[in-house]
Amino acid sequence: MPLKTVMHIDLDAFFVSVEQVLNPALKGKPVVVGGSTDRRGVVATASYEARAFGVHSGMPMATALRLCPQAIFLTGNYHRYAEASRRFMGILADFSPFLEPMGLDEAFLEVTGFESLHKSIYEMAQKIRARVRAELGLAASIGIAPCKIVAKVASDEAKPDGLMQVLPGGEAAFLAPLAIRKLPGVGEKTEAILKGLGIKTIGILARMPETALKHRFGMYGETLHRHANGIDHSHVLPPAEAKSTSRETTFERDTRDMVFLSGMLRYLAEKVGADLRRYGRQTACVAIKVRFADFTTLTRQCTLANPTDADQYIFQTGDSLLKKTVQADKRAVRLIGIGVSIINEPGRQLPLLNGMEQRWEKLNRVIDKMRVKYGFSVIQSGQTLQLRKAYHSGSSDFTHPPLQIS
Ligand code: DCP
Ligand code: CA
Repeated sequence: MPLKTVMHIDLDAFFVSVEQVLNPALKGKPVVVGGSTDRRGVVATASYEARAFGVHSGMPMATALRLCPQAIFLTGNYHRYAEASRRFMGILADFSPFLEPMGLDEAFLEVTGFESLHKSIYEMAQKIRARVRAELGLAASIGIAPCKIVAKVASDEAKPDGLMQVLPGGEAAFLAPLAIRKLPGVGEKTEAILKGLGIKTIGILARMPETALKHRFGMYGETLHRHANGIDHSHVLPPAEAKSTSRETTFERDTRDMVFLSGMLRYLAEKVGADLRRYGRQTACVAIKVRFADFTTLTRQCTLANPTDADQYIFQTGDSLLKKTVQADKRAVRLIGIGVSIINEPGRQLPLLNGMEQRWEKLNRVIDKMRVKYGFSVIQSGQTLQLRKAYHSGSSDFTHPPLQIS
């Protein structure tokens, strides 16, 4: 098996760290992000200062309050975390195209052979950490190893704000002294069974005969044995090709204001168009979704004469569907959404573009570049600008989670 190099990058205390960037007064303090403390909320994450009091993810907020009453309790801001995540993944993608995101704040990066570009993989990891720190104000811990499982454990061991490299041949020795719970995939149940067998460290697990583990855990026993020995042949896999992409939003108040609805649709269409261009793909089918105040939901779709990735064409198609749907009805609107199917073949048919479409294409490419640099809301059309009035909070992201990409 040829030698591989894999990085696992994981942001420290993610939700809390984003809150600390938004409000620096929270730095260095016990901070907990999660549900409400009086009802049945649970802790999403805790700052390392709060962790010192025993507070951890998944714990009831009420327990956290008892363990660390002086902590600052926040309910969180999913939009900000999604935005930070998007920018984090963007930085990683600048370093290697072989990127496998694992949730919002962690990813594997395959970096085999990249040392020639950065002196060493260690240097490369330092550059990634420096960029994440400079551009997002967040601490990223990184593990480097010859396989995914060991890279993941190494990034955990490197925390907080650290970097750890396990060299080829050193995998088993690195894992050996660690508690079995540190092995990814070993949860509470497996841990209890292994402890019952007298297995406390990964080293002891690694020396167990494979047949014994297979007898106890079936196929999973084989995987456990391999992983405990620092062997993992799985590849860093980019996410599966998307078949469609969509955005939708629910309004704070139901409305029939057509100017407002079109403005929102324009904003959502721009997000969808940006997805297509980021994937280097086009669409030939636009669909809209309208949910009325009584929760009745309608979808309408339209096939395009020519494939496109232009916001303007997507919006115009969606907007005429929207107008027909809303005007044919008397009810107020609670939610609207727009989605496009994705043609999964790269390349465009330039000769088919008319003059207008060519101008859109150029314009959109410039807009995308500026948005990558300065954020999505740096450029707004007349239609989306008027959304700011309705969203007095001054927020520039008007969608609600989940931002669905399917
Ligand atoms: N999260 C959550 N509920 C959980 C666990 C995590 O909502 N039970 C969220 C909040 C975390 C984010 O996911 O900030 C990332 O989870 P991690 O397990 O990576 O934990 P952190 O990033 O908070 O801390 P660290 O990676 O430093 O241990
Ligand atoms: Ca994390």
